[in-house]
Amino acid sequence: MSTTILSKVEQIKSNSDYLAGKIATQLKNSNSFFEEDEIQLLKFHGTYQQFNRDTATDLKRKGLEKEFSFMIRTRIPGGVLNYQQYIDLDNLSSEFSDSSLRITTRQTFQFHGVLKKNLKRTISNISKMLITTYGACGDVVRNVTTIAAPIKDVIHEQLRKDALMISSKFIPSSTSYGQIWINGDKYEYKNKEKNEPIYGKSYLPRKFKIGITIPEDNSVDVLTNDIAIFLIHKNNKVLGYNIAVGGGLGMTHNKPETFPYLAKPILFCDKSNLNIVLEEIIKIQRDYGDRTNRKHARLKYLVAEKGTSWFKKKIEKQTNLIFKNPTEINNLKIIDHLGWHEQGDGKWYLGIFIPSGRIKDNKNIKIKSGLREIINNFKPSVILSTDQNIFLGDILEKDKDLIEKILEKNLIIKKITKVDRWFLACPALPTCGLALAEAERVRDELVDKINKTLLKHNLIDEKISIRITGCPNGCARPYAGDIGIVGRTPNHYALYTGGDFEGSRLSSKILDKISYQNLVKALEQIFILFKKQRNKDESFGNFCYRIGKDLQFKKIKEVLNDSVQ
Ligand code: SRM
Ligand code: SF4
Repeated sequence: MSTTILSKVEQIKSNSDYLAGKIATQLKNSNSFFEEDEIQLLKFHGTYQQFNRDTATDLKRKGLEKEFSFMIRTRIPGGVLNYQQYIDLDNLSSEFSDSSLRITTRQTFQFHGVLKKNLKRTISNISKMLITTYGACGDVVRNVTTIAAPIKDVIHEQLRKDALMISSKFIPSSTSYGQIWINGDKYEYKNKEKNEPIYGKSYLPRKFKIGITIPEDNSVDVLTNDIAIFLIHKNNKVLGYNIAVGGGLGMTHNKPETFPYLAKPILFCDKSNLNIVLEEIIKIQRDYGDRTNRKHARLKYLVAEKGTSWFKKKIEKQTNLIFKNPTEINNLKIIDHLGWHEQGDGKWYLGIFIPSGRIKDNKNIKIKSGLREIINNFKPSVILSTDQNIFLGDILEKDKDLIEKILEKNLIIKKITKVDRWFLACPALPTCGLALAEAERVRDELVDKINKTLLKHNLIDEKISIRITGCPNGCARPYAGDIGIVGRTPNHYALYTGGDFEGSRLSSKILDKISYQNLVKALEQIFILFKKQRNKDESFGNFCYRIGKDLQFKKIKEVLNDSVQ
């Protein structure tokens, strides 16, 4: 008889007394770090222990301790904040973090570089703003994403309501969070009041993501979520929801049993059944997801192995309801919301471009100060987007020029190329413990080089989405855009093309390994092919998909010979 050996994290979760572990005790000691079990549990509380990767090797050689610090991730459903929350978060970042606020690809904020001695103060201060970090990470439903543009119509308002409702319903309910971070001194390990009606004491087998949008605007890359919801509407009325399951991008190089996957449609449900359908899918993952191997534990593996009709039948059996098949959706679009737009009630919203989502001041460009001045003076609503940008809403017509002047004074970028506009980069080095190569830190240089190459070939106005990550986990969704550049080893990347701009098709690997120095040269060969052989109005991603990877590989090989694999 075979016995199931649970993964180490499973044991840590189930022995944690609903996420308490020894976090409270270890918070009080003088170490600059937590022990291994607590590091895992801290994720559920919204924080990751990290260390400065730039200095670690040198410090080790000298027999010194790494420079430990904490990344704190908030949970901001739909990315929606009020102006006061923004200002308070900005203050907190100046006081306790590396002073930047970083907009993530799931439209929330991260703080980097918080020291252990400031961790409790930072998290409890965040909770005073009526924002939480609970369930921002860990094996639970994480930040729920939707369209950021604050459009005031029935459909967009419904999307925001739904994102908030889903996030609230699936936030962990154990009282550990409140006891550790807010009333820590009163904490008792054996508190029996805690429970998790949906998750149970071992929570989910793996992280779980939900996104909701409309087919007319897939700016949230919804199909990369474990549950992808399309709100279906007609004449300003919600008809119901198309539910797709199993999106997820993480994979490991050279392990074909791990793969990126787009969510597959399973059913259509009406408004009154959305909650119950989501809950049943989560329970299926809770009960059937793989708890022995974390590399095989995402919902996508269950979907790939069991098939979509298994899911539908299971949900129907559990709910005692019969669901229609999903509505056919075959023409996804993405709307560019940056710049000024009328929001639907006479007021305006402004989408501001933030490279890599990093809100900070540097020598020339004062993004942090500029945003603060605008938000302080005009008190707009503030919304973070899944492409790492920021939106300010509820602006009066008369204030637009004044806001423009503040943007100009702080040199906040207004004119950008198409490549810059759609380029995403994950944080990678020096904070991310999993990074194999650089991403955010080479972003601007790479964009510059690619722009020059496109200009040379008269392609600068082409809309091409490029995403770079420091490793194959896919945090900037590299396999879902036109071009994916994926960290392979230090200074080397795998290159992916042939996905589509609209996020309905994944890309394929063209090169397994190319140096950073040769990357743009390789891309140039594909741009040359595109220029010569594209069909009329064919997009870059569709072109690469049509000609296939062999031709692209051959063309790159002609120029770069043995320096590519
Ligand atoms: Fe991610 C792990 C950053 C969105 C897939 N991700 C990490 C960690 C926490 C590294 C770690 O485990 O030690 C990174 C922290 C780096 C740092 O210094 O901040 C990290 N992920 C990010 C962010 C900040 C990237 C960004 O550029 O903004 C995004 C935070 C989102 C949020 O607010 O919740 C972020 N991560 C994503 C996405 C995109 C998405 O969700 O739309 C993905 C791909 C979709 C998916 O989930 O499959 C993603 N992150 C991963 C994975 C691979 C998961 C898998 O199934 O294999 C890992 C590694 C893991 O979980 O083992 C990971
Ligand atoms: Fe880190 Fe990899 Fe995610 Fe980039 S893609 S943040 S390197 S885990």
